[in-house]
Amino acid sequence: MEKLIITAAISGAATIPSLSPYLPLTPQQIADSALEAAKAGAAIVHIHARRPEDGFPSANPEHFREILTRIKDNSDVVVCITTGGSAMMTVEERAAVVPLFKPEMCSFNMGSINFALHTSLKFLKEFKYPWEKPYLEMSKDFVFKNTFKDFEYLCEVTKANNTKPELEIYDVGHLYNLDHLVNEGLMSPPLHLQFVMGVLGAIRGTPEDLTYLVTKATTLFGASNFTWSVIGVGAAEINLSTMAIHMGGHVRVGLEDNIFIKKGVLAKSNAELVEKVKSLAELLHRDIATPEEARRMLNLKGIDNVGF
Ligand code: KMH
Ligand code: ZN
Repeated sequence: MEKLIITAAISGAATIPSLSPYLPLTPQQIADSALEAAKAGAAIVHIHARRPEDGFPSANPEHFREILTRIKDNSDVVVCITTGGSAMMTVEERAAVVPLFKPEMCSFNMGSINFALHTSLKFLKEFKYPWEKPYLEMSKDFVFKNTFKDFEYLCEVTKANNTKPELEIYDVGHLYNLDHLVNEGLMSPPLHLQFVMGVLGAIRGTPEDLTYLVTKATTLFGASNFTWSVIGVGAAEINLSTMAIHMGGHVRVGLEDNIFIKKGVLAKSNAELVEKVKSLAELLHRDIATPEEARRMLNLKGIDNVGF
């Protein structure tokens, strides 16, 4: 079996600061947390930026620049920048980081979904920042828009910058969207699929759903034309990670998608979540890929070709 690529998603846009005091918010905290995760065994770090003053999801290139340069000055970890951004941003705003920083990888969301976060409201009595409560409330009526027009735009931008997409698949129909892009010649294998399971509005994190996604992707693209990884959002994180390690897939963990290290106990860092996956991999006799090995496995352009 190939070595296991662990991706650490450091801060995201869906987790709000009041949910965990351990969520990194400032560019320095985000970069340092990414560096710790890399030290713990993550080959890839998935990066969003936030406003340093209040943790609101940010599209400001200067916030990204600070994070990216700090990471690159201290590590050879692969950096994957989000183009998912947050609810408030247009696709052009979300994708601007790609031509600007020419990363080795960027996220590429493969379909529109309801992306509901309002269920977190019942766990929270107090909020650290005024934007958090309305942000969760409005998600009840929010569609995360990723249309075919958006795909075409992102295909152009990723191709022009030789940036490999982390193809975020939230549901089975997203595989068919991707198949259409491949058939139209807009996207070419080898593909790297990231199954995102457990968002309220999309597929759940059950074993049969993961098995089905892998089977369907194999039918559509052929086993040698794609690699895959899984994100279990929330409680599904460790269970789905275990399945992926066993099935030959790869794993993404991190405070972006799950704040708990075990039931009812907050993870103190992204590194702690990476360590947990590493110990599962050891138990299941699967070696961990270094950033250089991940670059070879995913055909990435290399750290010398990024724009930061
Ligand atoms: N946090 C994931 C559920 C992106 O950055 O483009 C989705 C995500 C999207 O990672
Ligand atoms: Zn993300």
